[in-house]
Amino acid sequence: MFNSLQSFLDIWQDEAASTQLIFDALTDESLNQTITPEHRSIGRLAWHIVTTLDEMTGHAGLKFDGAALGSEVPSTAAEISDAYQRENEAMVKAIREQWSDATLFEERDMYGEDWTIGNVLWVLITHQIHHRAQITVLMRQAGLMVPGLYGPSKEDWLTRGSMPPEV
Ligand code: NI
Repeated sequence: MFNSLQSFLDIWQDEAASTQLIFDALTDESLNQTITPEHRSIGRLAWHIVTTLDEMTGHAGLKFDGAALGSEVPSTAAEISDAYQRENEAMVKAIREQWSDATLFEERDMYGEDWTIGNVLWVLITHQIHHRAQITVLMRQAGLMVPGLYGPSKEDWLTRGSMPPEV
């Protein structure tokens, strides 16, 4: 858990950069990729990540202009990537202006439970990682290159002319 706003922002900066890297690797055609028709497509998962920035922090009282929850999934990857960049910048600015280290320990009613703001920010990170990982699996099904995030992806190894270690 975070005991300073800066400790969250340091981790978030890297996580947001990774998400941006994934969104920038998407193509318009790939947005329709699903495991089965009953599951969310890449486009819907990506847009869910974008709209959650406003939805989750908004529940906790943060105010900034974001993509409206439930708004239609854009038809191009560029729109999703641009929206994420815009909304993320607005959210980080609002967090710096409206919240402080002390705010992290304040509780808010979140989905019927009492969460500290520190926990809200933690879940914001884990929720994004969860859905971003779902997207990377779908990207391979769509024939896209998956960029390495926490280390080289298989594609990164192959591009360098070597094989990933067997682990
Ligand atoms: Ni979700």
